[in-house]
Amino acid sequence: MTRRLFLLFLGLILIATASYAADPSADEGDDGYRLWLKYEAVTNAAIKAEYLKYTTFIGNSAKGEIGQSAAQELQTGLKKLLGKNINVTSSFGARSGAIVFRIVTSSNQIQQEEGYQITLSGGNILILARSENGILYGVFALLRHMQMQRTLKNLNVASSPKIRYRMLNHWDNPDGTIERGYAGASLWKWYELPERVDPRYADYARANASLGINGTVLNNVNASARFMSQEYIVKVAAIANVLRKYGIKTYLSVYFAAPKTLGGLPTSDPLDPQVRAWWKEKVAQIYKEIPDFGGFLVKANSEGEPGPQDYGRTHADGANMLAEAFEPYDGIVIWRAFVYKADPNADRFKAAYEEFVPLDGKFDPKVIVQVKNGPIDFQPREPFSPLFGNMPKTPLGIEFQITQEYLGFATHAVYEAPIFKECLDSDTYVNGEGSTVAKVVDGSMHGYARTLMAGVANTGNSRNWTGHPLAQANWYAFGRLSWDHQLSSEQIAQEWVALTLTRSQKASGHITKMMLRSREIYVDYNTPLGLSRPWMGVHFAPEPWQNKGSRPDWTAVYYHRADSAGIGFDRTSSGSNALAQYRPQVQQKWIDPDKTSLPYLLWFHHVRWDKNLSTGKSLWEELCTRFYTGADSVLWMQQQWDLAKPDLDSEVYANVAQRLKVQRREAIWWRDAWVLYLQSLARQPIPAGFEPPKQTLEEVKQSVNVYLMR
Ligand code: BDP
Repeated sequence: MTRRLFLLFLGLILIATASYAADPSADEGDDGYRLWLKYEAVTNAAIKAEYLKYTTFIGNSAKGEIGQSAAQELQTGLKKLLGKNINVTSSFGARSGAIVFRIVTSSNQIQQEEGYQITLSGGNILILARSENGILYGVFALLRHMQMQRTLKNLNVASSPKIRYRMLNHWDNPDGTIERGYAGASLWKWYELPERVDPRYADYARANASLGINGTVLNNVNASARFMSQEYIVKVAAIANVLRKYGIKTYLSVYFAAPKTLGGLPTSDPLDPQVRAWWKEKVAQIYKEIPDFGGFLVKANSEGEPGPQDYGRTHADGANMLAEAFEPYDGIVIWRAFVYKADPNADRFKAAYEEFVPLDGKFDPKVIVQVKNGPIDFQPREPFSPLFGNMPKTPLGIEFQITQEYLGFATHAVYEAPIFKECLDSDTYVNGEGSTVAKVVDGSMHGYARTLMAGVANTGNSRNWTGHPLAQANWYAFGRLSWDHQLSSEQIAQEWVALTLTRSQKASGHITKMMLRSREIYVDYNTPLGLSRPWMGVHFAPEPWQNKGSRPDWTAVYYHRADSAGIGFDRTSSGSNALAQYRPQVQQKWIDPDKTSLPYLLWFHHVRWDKNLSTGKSLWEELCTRFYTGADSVLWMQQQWDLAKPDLDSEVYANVAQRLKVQRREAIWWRDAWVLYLQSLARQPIPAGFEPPKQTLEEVKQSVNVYLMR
């Protein structure tokens, strides 16, 4: 090697190592595990100086387990945010520069047991609350504030939850699989428990507590009786011991026929004295291991699950029997209203109302009836469930689905806060105008203290918890809304982006814009104008042609009712008359196809292909326009994501960018399947300006069939 070449070579090595050494941590990649609790170092110098005034120590007089967790979280958070070790002490005297936890017996500012107030006083930051749970939530709120680099000047925030039971429902099975889970296997390792307690359980609890979630149902609503055995109760107790430290109570889904299958009784009839005694003893056995056990969640007489109707009894009989077993304890019974029968002439839309409204006022006060947001099943868009406007004598909880069963699994980016908000803001008119679903659910409409919001979890053991990195935002949004349903979708998205992805305003602008439009885009290429698709199969691939199923309401054609004349489900008096289940003011909004807003049109009307819509297009043209612009808007989402790239971690950027490519491909798949299938009925040309699908209907069907093969 010549001297010149050698020097050049040496120079190259130096440059390479120098640029590496400049920032050894650069681009290590963010695997998403830390969620929104990253606590990345504060970069704004002025703000950092403000924060550093309060780091002499944490004064913690909340000595219980939850108070300890709060202190520990604050210590961890501040260390990472400010790079400083901060001591915890219980006797902080009259010093300043501390963050002080103080339990107060009464306060005008703190309306609820779990609420908190953060304020400045005597050179200290005070976190005030009526319970240790409130302190913990105050700590997470302060850390959120700091992560977002907000000033402490004039800091004075008070916040109380609007809902008492803020819960995740896990549809996790004892074998580690998750029903409708798209982010790996279950977090719960039943075969290792109770001896081995996975450290991840604590991180799960921290993430939930940071949002205010205070309950979790560990197992699938299609429940195994196993969870009622002593073997499994002690396993559950080991998880409960971890969750408790973060103010989270543990609940179980129960198999209604357990007295028979596990207990060996001849019946599970809820009015049978032996059955009642069995449940009482079972509940007592659970409380022995889990003294703060939350209660039961029950799916009964639904989709083949056993229930009280097997014995000629009602849902109320079943629920009240279980409530009786909880009488000596704090626990509750959450009874699901997701029911429908296999009647070829029935409208599944109407089923829950028909079974539950006659039982209004018949449930024990310890029972909360949990109602899915819509009457059918977690569709990309549904009108609100008519139960919310018709059961004033029963506390109704609401169930949302966070996991994306009908929203493209883990490859489509769909930000769900607008779905949740749309339902909560709907007016039921139960007590006249302004009787929103939110007011029914938060108890203010009918005066209930036992109030509940549940979300079907989207977590699994994927390193980043939710598979799609952007799906973390849905867990986040659910939790934040369960605490305060008045937060806006935009505010929640901005918060989540700042905590999780980037502090850059510019990048956040692109990402939040994309998140906020993502649901409408999905609806456009998937189920526009009020179509729905809860048919059987994998809930993933488009199959609008599917007309064979073990029951009529497990086919696609049952829902869209497309024929040569038009498309849509007539739910007015000339059809199933499901509309009559709503209050008259709601009926008025949807009764006339000319006045029904387009997003709900085909939910309530069978509309002719050539009918002119308010957009100036015929129904056929409007449908095509939606399918095409929806699929094309995924390109726009890709652009927004790319514009944010300079301010994103490279691993997260690539992960999402690749998933968006899948989404684009699948959006076209959905578009083509619908357009070609509907065209075979409507017999109309693809409107000018849109390129006809490159594939034939037969070819799309073939590609879908691949996904249905065993
Ligand atoms: C449907 C799901 C099914 C659930 C059911 C339920 O496809 O897996 O068991 O809801 O909520 O959406 O019970």
